[in-house]
Amino acid sequence: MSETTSRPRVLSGMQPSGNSLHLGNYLGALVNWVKTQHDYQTLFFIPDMHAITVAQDPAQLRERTRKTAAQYIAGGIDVDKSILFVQSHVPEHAQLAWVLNCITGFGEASRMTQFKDKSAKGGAEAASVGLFTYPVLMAADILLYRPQGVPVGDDQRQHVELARDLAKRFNHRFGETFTVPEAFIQKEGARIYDLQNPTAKMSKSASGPNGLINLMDDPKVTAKRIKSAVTDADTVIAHDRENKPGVTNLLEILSTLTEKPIQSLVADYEGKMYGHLKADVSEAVVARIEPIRSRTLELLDDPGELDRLLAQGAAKARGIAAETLADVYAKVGFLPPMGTVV
Ligand code: ATP
Ligand code: LTN
Repeated sequence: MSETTSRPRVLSGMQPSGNSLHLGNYLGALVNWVKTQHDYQTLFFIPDMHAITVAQDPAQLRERTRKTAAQYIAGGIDVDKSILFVQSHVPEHAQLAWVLNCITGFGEASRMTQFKDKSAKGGAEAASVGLFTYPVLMAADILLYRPQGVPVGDDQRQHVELARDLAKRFNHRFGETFTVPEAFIQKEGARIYDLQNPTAKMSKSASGPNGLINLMDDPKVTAKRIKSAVTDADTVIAHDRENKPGVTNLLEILSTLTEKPIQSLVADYEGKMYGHLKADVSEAVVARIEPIRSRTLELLDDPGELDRLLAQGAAKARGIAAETLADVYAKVGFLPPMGTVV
């Protein structure tokens, strides 16, 4: 076994639902993924099949899939260390999802809070069956690769829990097949809030663009948004989530980027104005994201090369996925097609 394959495995993905990742996606997810590359065998993918659980414009989806992949790489995912791929390039995800659908209870799927939230937004009648079985496809994404860990935000904990239940259920019914994965939940400190509404998390689906810091925005736009970030009528720079959510968010962003403890930042800013803090946050943010933006643009300039890297990743992923799926198909009793060596 090679050195990399003997390491424990982790897998994660982020939907290609926008033209740019925001600072929350970057600091809350991508930075952690990049770190796991040292100690784990890592798989990162773009769940385009999950994206179509709500209506998508086809040309835009294709573009966003490439853009997301480019931002993963520019943000530090190393295609020589990690397997980077697009979900729809590995048909085993859909194939395993079907089998898992057949061992998932209707009531069990109905209890998934993300489905309840998302379907409530557009009316339950309008929600697709794909949206309903979204967590089962996610379980397939995970279980195919038998990872020990799945680094995700707290909102995905229930989905990883379902993947664990399905793994145990399958193993119990058909014999030991899947690894039961752990959710690696990111710390609360890694949560970034909306600049305009600092009690809500920064999110692509936020009410307006001014609360967002996007990796792909022009640095001038980013600087302007930070300058206009909502603070409070007070003038003291203190870490107090309850009473000073805006200032607290800015301090947390700065602390994460500079790796300086919050308390030492607070001491540095004693007697200074919000404008000083904002200028420093702006400088630190732009210094960090600008190289990611230019590298992403470079990668997007050569879509052929990007597609080649993704094809390479998909081939590696299939090497693992096909083995698991063959095991599953044999266990559930599917007749192998003639000529298949079992
Ligand atoms: P949407 O608005 O469509 O729900 P989103 O911007 O909230 O999207 P997701 O696609 O749900 O982002 O999440 C991708 C990853 O980024 C997840 O691991 C999630 O935990 C992380 N993430 C998203 N928003 C933040 C945030 N504000 N702070 C920290 N991490 C975040
Ligand atoms: N639902 C996740 C994206 C996702 C995922 C996965 C994450 C799809 N399949 C498998 C981890 C493992 C999200 O919206 N962040």
